[in-house]
Amino acid sequence: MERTWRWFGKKDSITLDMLKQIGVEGIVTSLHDVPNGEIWTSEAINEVKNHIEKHGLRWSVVESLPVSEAIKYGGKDCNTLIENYKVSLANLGKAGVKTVCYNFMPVIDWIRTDLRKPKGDGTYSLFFDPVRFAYFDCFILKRKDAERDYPENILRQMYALNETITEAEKDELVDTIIVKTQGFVSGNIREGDKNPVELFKKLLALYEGIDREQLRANMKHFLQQVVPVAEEYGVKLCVHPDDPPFAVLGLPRIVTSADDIEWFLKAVDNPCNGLTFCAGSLSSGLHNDVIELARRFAKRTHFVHLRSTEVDSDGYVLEASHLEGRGHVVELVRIFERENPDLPMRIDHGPLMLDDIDKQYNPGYSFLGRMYAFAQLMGVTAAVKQIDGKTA
Ligand code: DNO
Repeated sequence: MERTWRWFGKKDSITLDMLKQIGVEGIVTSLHDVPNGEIWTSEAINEVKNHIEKHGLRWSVVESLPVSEAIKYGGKDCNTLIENYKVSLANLGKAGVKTVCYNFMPVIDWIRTDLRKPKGDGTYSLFFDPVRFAYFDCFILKRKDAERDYPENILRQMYALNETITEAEKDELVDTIIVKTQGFVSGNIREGDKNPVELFKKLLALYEGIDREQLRANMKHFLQQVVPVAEEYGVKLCVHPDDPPFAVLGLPRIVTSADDIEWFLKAVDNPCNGLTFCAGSLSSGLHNDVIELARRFAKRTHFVHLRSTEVDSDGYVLEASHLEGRGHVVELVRIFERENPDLPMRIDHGPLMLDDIDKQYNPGYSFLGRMYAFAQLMGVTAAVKQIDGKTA
């Protein structure tokens, strides 16, 4: 697989020269300064592309070309925004940037409740705690009838938490769930926004009456419009699975399981309509068996995120070591190296460790932890290739 790395543009303190030193071949990035919904011009695309190439690397994957909320809920600007999306896709294709990742998660992208969960060895991991998440929903957002969405054991623990939680912990929960994890990926809410909870509630309100079937219909409409353009310009689109892979906050989520993947692949049955195989997101749902999913969907996978999780029966999710846990990353490398060897892959997230602990990085995207996992997976890939008789 092609060894890629998520880079956040010229402002990223992890420079392209550093990435070159550790054996990265391709860059995964976005035009982070272009507001959602606006056209990515050829000039802006080529500027980033040339900058990357000057450092002896290539722009392998766009993560993400964001899908505006109005496309997802079917607002009045939906078709204009889809037209803009098509122009951006065409401009990317013309520039030779041919793999484009996006997601179709309403309002909220990936969800974590804790960005510094101690792992007991001095390092920290990202964590999803269903009790704190329920607390955020029922006590902070105060969403109508929210309690109906949680099992009794979670509600019991949530009420116990309510007896002890401090104001500072509540603020941190809000900051983690809707600001720090979202600010750098979605553009819906940014660091420094006043009253993020009110902003967030307004976003949720846009989806009143949008159920799973309606969201599917809206995704199908989007794919029907954009996939022909992707095909014309040789661009491979690949949707990122929902993280975590289940409905949240009364919002439907539709890229969560084998059935969902099968559904969107058939909705527009074209090789340019594919999947980002995010092992971390998929493995965080106990209903998913990532090995089975990889075998089944390898040929329609256009981009791989290597990461793993540990999940318990209450739904607590810990980001595990890249070599352990439900992500079965070693086996995934074996499957993808055999089935689709040119795929770009990147390490997704990494433990917060060593000198990085007090530095400011986007959550999950520190340098040393990702480099550590990157080196582990380079070793795994070399071993898999040797066993298969290919040169490493
Ligand atoms: C978080 C990421 C996601 C991902 C988007 C892709 O670390 O995996 O934010 O980039 O969902 O559209």
